[in-house]
Amino acid sequence: MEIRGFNLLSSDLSYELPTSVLQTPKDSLATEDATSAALVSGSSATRRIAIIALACSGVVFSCVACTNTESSPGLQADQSPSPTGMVWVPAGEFTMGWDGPEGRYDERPAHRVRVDGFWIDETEVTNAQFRSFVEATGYATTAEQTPVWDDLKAQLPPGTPKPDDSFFVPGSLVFTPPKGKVDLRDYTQWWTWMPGACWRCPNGPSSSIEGKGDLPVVHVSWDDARAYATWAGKRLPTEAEWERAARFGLDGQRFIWGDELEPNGQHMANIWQGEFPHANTKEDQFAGPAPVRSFPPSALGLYDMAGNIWEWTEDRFHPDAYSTRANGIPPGGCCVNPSGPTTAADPRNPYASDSRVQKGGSFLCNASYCESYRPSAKMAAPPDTGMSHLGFRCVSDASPPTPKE
Ligand SMILES: [Ca+2]
Repeated sequence: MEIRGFNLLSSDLSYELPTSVLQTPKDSLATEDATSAALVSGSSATRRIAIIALACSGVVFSCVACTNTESSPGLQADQSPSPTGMVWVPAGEFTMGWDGPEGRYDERPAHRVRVDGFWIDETEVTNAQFRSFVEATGYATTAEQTPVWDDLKAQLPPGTPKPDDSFFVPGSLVFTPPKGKVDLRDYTQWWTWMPGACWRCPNGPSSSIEGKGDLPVVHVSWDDARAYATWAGKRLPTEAEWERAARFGLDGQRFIWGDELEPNGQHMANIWQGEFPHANTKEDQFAGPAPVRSFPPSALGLYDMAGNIWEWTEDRFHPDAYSTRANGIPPGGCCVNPSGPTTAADPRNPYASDSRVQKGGSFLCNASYCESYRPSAKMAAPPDTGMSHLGFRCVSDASPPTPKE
């Protein structure tokens, strides 16, 4: 299913979303419909759907009283075979979400969660790894396929006119910094729908990934990420698994390495320094995606769980997911292996029937804008969305490592 460009709401966008937004009156929707329709019918290279409201959905979780069964953090794979390039995350309980002042609506409230043990990729999936998948299967990503109007209009306000035929070419959304300051509420100022952009040509047809095999693959949709994971005998992590792995051993701290953004002046993640989105001072050496392992690993040995590129998870997005879940947790209990809402609802893409959570933030994240390199932060987009700061990593349910004697 191909939408591209119309679903431009997965930028590093800071938003605060009161529940009341989900009950926008019909007349407000009509205004936004007109805005969206005008944007879609226009010839602008960038298009977007306005942020508006959407209704609720069912949310099902398994929340029980928990006993303290935290596995030993010292558990490591010994001489027994372990999945190549993966790290074991022991079963355990942790605090998911964030109630601090930086926390956005969809990060609240913090609540206790327990997940079973699993393996997780040490790094984001790289261009070299994704190339192996494509060469073995002949797979064509969403961004390499021509958009289909019937798929597109299902995610747009009713009555939206069909764009000019010139729109219907393969492409993806590329970060294109403006020359100067812009209104930070208008992300179309720095996201451009670019024909020909895809994982092989991340900045458009004149770019390539030659010599960049160790950079994370980008412009992969959720569908693409899942296809790769299936081929690799893996799967995408749930949001709870992702956050458990990211936080591991550092519950209740703002970042995955502690509470301070740059301890001893050290850059711990590939994020944005300077004034977003026009002036990147590159104090961390990178203005775009960095080769994986360019920054220090987490205590668990994982790289780039903060920054570099956003990472798809399996979970559907719903802004009330945590509040609904927390309401179902008994006193002293926790939620076990939560897999997210059963139905998506994303105010950023109100007509899309599905929206999937992304975690970790990207090279575009900046303290003045979204701070999404915090482990509780999240974004979301419909599963057919590709962008130049969006990739993934996989998890595996392979047998756990044998404890050392
Ligand atoms: Ca990342």
